[in-house]
Amino acid sequence: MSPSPSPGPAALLRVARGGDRRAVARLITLVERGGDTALEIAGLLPAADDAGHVIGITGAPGAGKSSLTGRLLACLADAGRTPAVLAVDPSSPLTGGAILGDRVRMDGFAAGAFVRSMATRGQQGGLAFAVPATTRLLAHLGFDPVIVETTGVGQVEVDIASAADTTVLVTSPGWGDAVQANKAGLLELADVLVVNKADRPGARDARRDLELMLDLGHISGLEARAGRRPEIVLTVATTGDGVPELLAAADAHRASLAAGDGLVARRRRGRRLELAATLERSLRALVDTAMDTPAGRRVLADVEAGTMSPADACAVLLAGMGPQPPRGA
Ligand SMILES: Nc1nc2c(ncn2[C@@H]2O[C@H](COP(=O)(O)OP(=O)(O)OP(=O)(O)O)[C@@H](O)[C@H]2O)c(=O)[nH]1
Ligand SMILES: [Mg+2]
Repeated sequence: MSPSPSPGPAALLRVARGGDRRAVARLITLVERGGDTALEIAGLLPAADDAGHVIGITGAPGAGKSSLTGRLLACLADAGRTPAVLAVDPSSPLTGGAILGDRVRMDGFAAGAFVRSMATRGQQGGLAFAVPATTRLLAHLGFDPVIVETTGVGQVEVDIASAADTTVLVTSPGWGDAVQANKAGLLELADVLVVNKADRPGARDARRDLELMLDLGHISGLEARAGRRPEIVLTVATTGDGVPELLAAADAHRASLAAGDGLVARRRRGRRLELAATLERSLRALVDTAMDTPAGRRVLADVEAGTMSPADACAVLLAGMGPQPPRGA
């Protein structure tokens, strides 16, 4: 077969709407790659689409997020739903094998689901753009829910999880997880709290610790955010115990958001974060382009030699990028 010219984003989107999984995968790759094509794809999606349900699953490394996600997929398939999973993987050299590991663990249950890993390595802030654009794409294509798994370690990942409609925080028995999550501000963001590995000793204590922290949150006003007190669910991801309850809790949270103005507020916040990330990505590209000109290289050499201050260099470079507001304005 002779190679045909690769279809553009609009054509790919049409094919993807028809249910072609390879077109979906291709679109995500283009979004991940960034640049003008990624912006074009994001621009093809309706700006305000209040359908679907984006569930963020976050928590400490090893808490059982991928195992739980795999079990959730099985539950969702039983219910006749078609979910998608976006696993945002730290993929540091230490955990580089995690992508494959996660795929294998999830694919065991991935009946009909669309599962995709997105590596954080080399993304340099691009994740904050690529993840919301991808979840919007998947929800638009009718995947329900769209599950985003992130390790709640970096600020970007916390932002990503909190941009979901429903944020699920996974902990495991032991005081450490809950305390760390609280410190990272994750407890405040959680809509559903999970004590996974409930087959291990200390699960009831872990639940009590979480209840206590929520109580303290009420007293200190931390819980002033819109919405109800997060439900706490005990699960055993290795057997599937408690997973239907987890799904019910996430669905109930979505329903409670939709009943008030919570869903609108969440989606507004998500769009705000996406705008900031899109701007940041575009500005970064502008800066890279400006630095890669003869003038940019000259300015850089002057700064390195100490003959020009970074502030003056910045003004010169900005002036080269486009019209500047008049002085004193
Ligand atoms: N005993 C027990 N082990 C579990 C349970 N859930 C997960 N595990 C085990 O815990 C380990 C980590 O599980 P994962 O699902 O990979 O955890 P994760 O949170 O996705 O990990 P990262 O993606 O690396 O952050 C695996 O060996 C699982 O088999 C559980 O409920 N009980
Ligand atoms: Mg995982």
